[in-house]
Amino acid sequence: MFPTLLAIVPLAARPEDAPPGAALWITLAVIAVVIGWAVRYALKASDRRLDPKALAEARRQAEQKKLDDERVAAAEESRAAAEVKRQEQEKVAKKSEKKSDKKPEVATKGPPKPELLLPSDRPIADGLTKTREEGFIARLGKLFQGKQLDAALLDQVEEVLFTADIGVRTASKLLDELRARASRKELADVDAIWRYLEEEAIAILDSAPDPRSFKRRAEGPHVVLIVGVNGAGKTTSIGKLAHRMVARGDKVLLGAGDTFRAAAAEQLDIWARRVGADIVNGKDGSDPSAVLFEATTKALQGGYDTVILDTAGRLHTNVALVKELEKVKRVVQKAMPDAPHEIILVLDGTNGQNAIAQAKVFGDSLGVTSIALTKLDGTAKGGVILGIVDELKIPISWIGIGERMEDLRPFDKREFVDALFRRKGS
Ligand SMILES: Nc1nc2c(ncn2[C@@H]2O[C@H](COP(=O)(O)OP(=O)(O)O)[C@@H](O)[C@H]2O)c(=O)[nH]1
Ligand SMILES: [Mg+2]
Repeated sequence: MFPTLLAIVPLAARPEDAPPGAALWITLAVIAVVIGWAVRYALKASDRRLDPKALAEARRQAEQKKLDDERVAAAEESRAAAEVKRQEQEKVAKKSEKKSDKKPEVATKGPPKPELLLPSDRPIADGLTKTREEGFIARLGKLFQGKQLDAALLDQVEEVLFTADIGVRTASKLLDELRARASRKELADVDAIWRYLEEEAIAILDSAPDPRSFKRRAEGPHVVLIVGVNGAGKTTSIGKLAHRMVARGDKVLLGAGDTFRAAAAEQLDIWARRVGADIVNGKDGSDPSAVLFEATTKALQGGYDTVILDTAGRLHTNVALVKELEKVKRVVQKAMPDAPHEIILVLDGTNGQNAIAQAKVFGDSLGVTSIALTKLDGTAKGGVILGIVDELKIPISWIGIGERMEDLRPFDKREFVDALFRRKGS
């Protein structure tokens, strides 16, 4: 090709010197060169087309490019969406910042509390009528009528206090202080004794910590273990408590840990259905710890707010019962290390001083956090509350003042003392 071009250059510069017919030859040469190029190009192209490896590679590259393009587009799309979301969040945050600048109470307000379905119309004083009218307070009231404060009266007060259900320790403490005040002439009349006893009752109740019973936990279910001897009122109290917690909006799970009596699990099952709680029931005679372990595990996995675990109340001795309950506690802790968050000892108020003895047995070894005192409606021995708190410093969380669903009430110190010391006509 080159010699042809070299020949063309001088001829193109001086065409008059070209030999005759040169133009024709040159034209033919150029055409030949062009055709040569075209043929070579066509052959190369057909080579490429026919090579299957090259074809597959080309296809693979095209495919890859398409995928890459798609990926880039998707990434770009999600980045753009994230950016829009971030901007929106920023706007909302700025708005709420502005709002909380203006009205801080909006930020501190929690979710609305669900209404309690229970009609709490019955005053606690109604459930304490027997204690007030027949118990030691009533006897003191009668004693003081029309009497002067003298040594003889103090002896009579001593007799009433020592035979009351407040326990010997608490009675002697009250009496010692009364005598000391009398000798210092600090008690003007019998009304001063009355006022002193009322103040002292409040002070005794204040000496125990706040029971903080059934406080909600944001981190997970609140697990409550219920203990006490047979017939104290555990299962019925669990039913009543569950109803209260369902009414406040909790998702409630019950654990039927009294597996020694077939009727006990059935009784709890009826309560669960009645109040709208779920229940974990073991087979008759199965290990109570295993049932309550299962209940605690289910509570954790099922997003429950409150778990109430029932337990058996009778073994051959109370010591054996406490041992069994200690095992229950340990096994529950295997499912949830910080559980149980509360251990409530249920005591039968009609037992009087015997209730104090039971509280000692359970309280010492189990780490009871509070006491539910039941059946106060049927007894004059309500003063036992003072003895329990004074001797054991375990707070009272709930009191039972009847058999109706709403008759298990949160214990209010003031309300209790007011109800106890209210005198006829006052
Ligand atoms: N009058 C009255 N009876 C109650 C009260 N609490 C429980 N009871 C009754 O005491 C009995 C024994 O209760 P239960 O829950 O089965 O005791 P548990 O063996 O400790 O589970 C049942 O007949 C209850 O209705 C209460 O506050 N007042
Ligand atoms: Mg029971």
